[in-house]
Amino acid sequence: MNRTLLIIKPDATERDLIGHIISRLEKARFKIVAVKMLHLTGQQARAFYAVHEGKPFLDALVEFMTSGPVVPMVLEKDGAVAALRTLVGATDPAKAECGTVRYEIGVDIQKNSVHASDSDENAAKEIAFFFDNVGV
Ligand code: 3AN
Repeated sequence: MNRTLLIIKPDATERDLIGHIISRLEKARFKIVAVKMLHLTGQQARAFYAVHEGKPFLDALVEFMTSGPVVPMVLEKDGAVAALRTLVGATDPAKAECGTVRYEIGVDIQKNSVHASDSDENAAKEIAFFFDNVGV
């Protein structure tokens, strides 16, 4: 079993889509091993997206990610990272494949409803960012 991190973003919590997203994850046989709800500070959001430092969209991204509550969760499944990226779909909902979460509920490239770790290495870092004592 492998683990990955998913975050339900503010555009989805605002539209009351937490249950819908969790239902999609459970139907795809992801096991939720940790979950919580919090409101990120600007400092936390900037630290989480440190890899995007210098990108033109970073300030807007931090503003968006601090605009409402988020729901990070640790998910478990065989090949969790790749399986979740497939279920979530492309960054831009307009380019996401039919049937993916972002195709279904994403608004635009920023308000794309969910974040999913893109590698085992980043999954480990992102899980540790949000959860103490939850390993990969
Ligand atoms: P993904 O979330 O699909 O891994 P990343 O890591 O490239 O995509 O981008 C992180 C977040 O930054 C995206 N989820 C999106 O909210 C935002 N983002 C990425 N590219 C752009 C862009 N060109 N314009 C605005 N926001 C962007």
